[in-house]
Amino acid sequence: MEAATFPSATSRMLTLKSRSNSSSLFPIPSASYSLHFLRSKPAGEALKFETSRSFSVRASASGDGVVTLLDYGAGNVRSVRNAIRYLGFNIKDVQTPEDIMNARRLIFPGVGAFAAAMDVLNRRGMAEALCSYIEQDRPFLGICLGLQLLFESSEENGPVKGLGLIPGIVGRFDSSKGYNVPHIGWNALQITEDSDILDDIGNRHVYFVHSYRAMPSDDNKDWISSTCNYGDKFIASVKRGNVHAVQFHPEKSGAVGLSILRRFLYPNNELTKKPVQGKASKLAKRVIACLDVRTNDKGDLVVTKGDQYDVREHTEDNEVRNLGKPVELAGQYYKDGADEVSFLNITGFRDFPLGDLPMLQVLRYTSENVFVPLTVGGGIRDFTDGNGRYYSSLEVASEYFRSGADKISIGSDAVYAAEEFLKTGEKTGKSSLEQISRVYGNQAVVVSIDPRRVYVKDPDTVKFKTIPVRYPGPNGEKYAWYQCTVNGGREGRPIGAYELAKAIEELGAGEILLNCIDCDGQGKGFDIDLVKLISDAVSIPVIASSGAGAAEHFSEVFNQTNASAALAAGIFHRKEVSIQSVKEHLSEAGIEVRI
Ligand code: 1PR
Repeated sequence: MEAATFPSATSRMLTLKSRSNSSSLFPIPSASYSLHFLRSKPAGEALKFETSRSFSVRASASGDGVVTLLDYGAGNVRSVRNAIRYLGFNIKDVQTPEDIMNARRLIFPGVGAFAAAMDVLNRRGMAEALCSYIEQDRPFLGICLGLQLLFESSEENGPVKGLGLIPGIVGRFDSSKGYNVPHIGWNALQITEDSDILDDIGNRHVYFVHSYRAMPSDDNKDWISSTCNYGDKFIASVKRGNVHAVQFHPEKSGAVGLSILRRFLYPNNELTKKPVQGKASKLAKRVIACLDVRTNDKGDLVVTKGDQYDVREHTEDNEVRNLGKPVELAGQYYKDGADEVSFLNITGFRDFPLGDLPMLQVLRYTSENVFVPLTVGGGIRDFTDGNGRYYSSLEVASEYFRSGADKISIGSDAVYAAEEFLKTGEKTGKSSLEQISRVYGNQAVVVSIDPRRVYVKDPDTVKFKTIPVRYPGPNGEKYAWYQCTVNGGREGRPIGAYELAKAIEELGAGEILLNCIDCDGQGKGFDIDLVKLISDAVSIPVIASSGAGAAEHFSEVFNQTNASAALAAGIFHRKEVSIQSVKEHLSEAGIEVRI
């Protein structure tokens, strides 16, 4: 170990210890969960897409095309890495406090929980180095938790002391005001002063995903460069000199976000055109493209799409329907304006996903060029392979995050966890849902529900939440409950969608992907009764899924339920309706969307 002394802007002198033998800042999960067979290729090696060449030339021509990245291994920093590389910069990872002090420009993409991050920063001598670097007014960009850590303290599992550079306490959003928490989605900024890096936003939406936020006050008003409204007005970004921090995710905010990063990386450069002025005023309803992915009978990974979960052609060969290649389609949907892209590994329940290298590669390639959130699901559960090697669901999720996922989605395993929780009334902390949300935060954990409608004549004959249905059942039944299924709809379980939704919210889910087997692939519209039932029952965001056949179905679900997002597959894959036309329709119907 060596000790190094750094100059400080303040009178204090910092003596910082470096740990030269260490490559990972956090004990979780990068190092401990690394899987050697997945690491045989360096990240980015397989990059086949064009990057932004003009920026590569500029960055290297200036001789300092390097960004120092403070990655403490707690989540998906791959997106930030990809965005930096896309903009033509190389990355130097912080290993020691000296790396911070030697940085020309430092990006700190905070992910995970406040306390865990502060703990690592303190233990590794990074906290003092960061304070010193920022006090010297050197180029800094904090993202999400990277903004929150600059404040005095946070209430997240706390109070926990922060870096104390900005007056104020980071607190939780108040869901009792009728706002979903986490705050997930594309929201508008009120830019309060000329903020350099925000100059190109032009009233357009940026992507947020968080449950905690810092509030504006007289004490911190000199720092604030923008605010955002979500129940309360909270701090969306701060700026002082060369120091910037944003609560949203520029690396996930599409072209607008790339433009923000570009402005940080190329200060004083007129690199970007003035954007078309947008009309963003509040949280937008999201339109999500979903890719059900599986290996077909020839062994190729394809995007498929079922009718009520049956993905095979009804021909003699009974082949798996092939609607395209996952990476290409995802890239196309990004260009078309999808607010998120979801991949569901639909045979993950029977094949171990970490044995499914192509799926992980799909994520890696996609995340290199798609700068909106990526969700991946399928097969997230504990698993013991043929050699007796045990993998926890957390390991599976970690590998998905490392490969480029921003959120993971759990299907079958969440049903078992909810059943157990409802039976015992106790949280064991051991379910995949609880473990993953504890480590990565509940905003990173989606639960995918696959319910099937069960009609009943008399609601008192069932113990599950029953609702009157708008269209009676085959025998004139006026009520239905929604039975949860596992293994891709193959097995019905003794739990209703309503009971499941309440339970998984309690267990730490951050969002619900609400499918409906009856409506899947039918093109007759979302199951409004179901979406209303669930979106009224929970305070986490609900994504309506299954049944979209026309742009009008999106306005219907947003007008009649509290869904935060609507997802479709078939109509986009078959090019029957474009994402753009859905958004235009929503906009004309007075529903705010990201354009
Ligand atoms: O149980 O954790 O391994 O997760 C498996 C995941 O795979 C779950 O999210 C489950 O929904 C999904 N899945 C399993 N089997 C199928 C199948 O189709 N045979 N796909 C399947 C579910 C439903 C939607 C679909 C919408 C929109 N797909 O996501 O994309 O219904 O379709 P539409 O717009 O064409 O109507 P685990």
